[in-house]
Amino acid sequence: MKSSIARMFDANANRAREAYRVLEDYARFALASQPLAGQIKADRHQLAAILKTLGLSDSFFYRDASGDVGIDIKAVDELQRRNLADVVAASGKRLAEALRVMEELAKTIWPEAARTLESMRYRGYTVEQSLLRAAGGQQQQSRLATVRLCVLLTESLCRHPWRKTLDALLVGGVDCVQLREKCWADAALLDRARVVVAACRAAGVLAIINDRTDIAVLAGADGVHLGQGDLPCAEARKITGSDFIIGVSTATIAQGRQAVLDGASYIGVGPMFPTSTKPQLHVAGPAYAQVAVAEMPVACIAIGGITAENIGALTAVGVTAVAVCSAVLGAEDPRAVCVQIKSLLATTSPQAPPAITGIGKPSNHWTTPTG
Ligand code: TZP
Ligand code: MG
Repeated sequence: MKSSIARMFDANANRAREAYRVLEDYARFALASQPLAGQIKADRHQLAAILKTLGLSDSFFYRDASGDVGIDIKAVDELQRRNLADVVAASGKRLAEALRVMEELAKTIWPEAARTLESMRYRGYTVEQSLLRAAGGQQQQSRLATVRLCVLLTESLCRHPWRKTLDALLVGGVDCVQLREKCWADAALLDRARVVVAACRAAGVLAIINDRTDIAVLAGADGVHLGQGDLPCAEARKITGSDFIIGVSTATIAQGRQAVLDGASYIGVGPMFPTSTKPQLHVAGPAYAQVAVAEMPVACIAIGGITAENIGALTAVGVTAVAVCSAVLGAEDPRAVCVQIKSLLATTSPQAPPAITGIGKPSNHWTTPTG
């Protein structure tokens, strides 16, 4: 075999091995995902087997680092990684490139090996997608872990001017504001969303837009909240990307499970009590919240008819996060109601840290890989 081919094989086998190791360690130590770590390890070993079959296990004899003219050529973004998701993305890209180079080289020696390398490259794309999805999920989970009180902001339900009400919520310690204006024209909704997002950002509070994924993205919100009849979560993800909160309304455990499989960052659980904001809905009740909180690997936010007076029935079954609309917006003193509800929630212990959907340790309902 020509030494130039052996040298190229050696360089790219090293690249692929390094990339596999980064991805494997991320799956193993950051996600604690046995299935993903196992898959990556198997491919790493398959690469070693291919090199052996090609007689290239010893290709390092052809290595000549000091004579490598590329060693000092650096790209500007090589040192730029904002977070672990960036590291995973860069390693995924490096893996695909290295496998593709080896695939092309193998065609000149043994086309069968080229086919195997090609299938490894495709498996790598899927693994990278699973890791990035999980990385995005982890970031969202940590942002949602501290949310206790979410207030749905609808101007027509505000007793006071809406802007004063928003300020009262922010001063009152709300953790998340969901802008919910059902029948507004797009341009007006986008304007309002931008104002709400800016105010929330300044206060370090999450801003979510109800129904409208497009407006949520354009306004730079943290997330979107979708009902059962809105865009399916998996479709919305195509617009938002992985680094975006998507909440889904659920009224039954089946809907809750489906939302999680579809990639929801949190689920709305309700209605807990009869509510004039959505009078047509069948009341799911605290019994559903209890099951959801115990089972779901994502944050569960109880909603529907919740007040400072009835919240005890929810905290008693393990609820730690609630979304409230009329009880806060219609109050004489919205700030005081926020403070009161927050203090009632503060006495409940937080949920155990959620596992990552479908790729973490198998538990009763979450064993399907999200691939
Ligand atoms: N989804 C289920 S119940 C509900 C929504 C949007 C209404 C919550 O509003 P309120 O006024 O707190 O009952
Ligand atoms: Mg909706």
